[in-house]
Amino acid sequence: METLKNPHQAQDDFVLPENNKPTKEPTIKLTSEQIQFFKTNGFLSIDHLIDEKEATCIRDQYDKWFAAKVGREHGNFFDLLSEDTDDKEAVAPQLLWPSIYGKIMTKFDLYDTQMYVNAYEISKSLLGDETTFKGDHAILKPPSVNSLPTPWHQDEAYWDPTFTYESLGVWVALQPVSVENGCMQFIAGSHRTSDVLPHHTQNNNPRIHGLEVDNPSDYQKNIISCPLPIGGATFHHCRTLHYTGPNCSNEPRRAYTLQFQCNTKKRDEPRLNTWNEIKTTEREKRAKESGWNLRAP
Ligand SMILES: O=C(O)CCC(=O)C(=O)O
Ligand SMILES: [Fe+2]
Repeated sequence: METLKNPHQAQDDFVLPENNKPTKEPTIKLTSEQIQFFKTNGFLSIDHLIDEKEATCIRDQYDKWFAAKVGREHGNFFDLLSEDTDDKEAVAPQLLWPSIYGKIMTKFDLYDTQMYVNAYEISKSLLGDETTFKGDHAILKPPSVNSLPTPWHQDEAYWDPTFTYESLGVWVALQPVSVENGCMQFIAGSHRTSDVLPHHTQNNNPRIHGLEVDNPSDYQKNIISCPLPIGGATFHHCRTLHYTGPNCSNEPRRAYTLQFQCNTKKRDEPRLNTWNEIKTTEREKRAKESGWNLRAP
């Protein structure tokens, strides 16, 4: 594995394709019913975003990135659901910017994958023609009796409070997923909140990166679980409340998430963001010490 010569090198290597255009043709197109479903419910589930061959190829590289804990020195590899200390096995290891690290480590070219091309095409039909790529991340849930749910949250709660977003996440299953091993679950229609809902860190512990919406039981109506075959994907709006259960199977659960955005706008006043302001995570410390300054996608 190549090591990074300086902390900013990986960021400099992160070049979007010209005009943010993918390098090949999409192989799927949404129906008007699917587009309407997303607008009404704030999510959409698709059984075949990519074929099994590509999903397996990405999965083999994904396992290498996670085994190497690539990006740890930049705060881009951490445990989403614990205090993330080096002496403990991570419950839900998360890698930010797999496209950057994958390119260095396994010559992974995100923009050349059907996953990116299809996700981008579908995101454009859901958000609009001006849609651009915002970034990527990946969450692995190892099989374990200590596996934890990813709490109910809105993705926008993690982001820059001085902006308002029209954005979506494409969550790609790199093996079959079900409720048993931690498939995505959504609260239908929850994307229509007038602003980002108040959140807190997991267990109210400021040393944990993961966020949970305050009083989640207030929202738990119309929960839809989305099991998928390998290569299937869900699309969710950045304000749609979502959750995954613990991995109770005997195999790792691997997901790759791509974020796309359209019409990101500066707010007149920043929104409430206390839950991020009070954080004191090891991940942030490592990012600061290494000079990493690209915001998490
Ligand atoms: O994979 C998970 O457990 C959660 C994923 C998630 O929250 C996301 O991709 O936005
Ligand atoms: Fe999320």
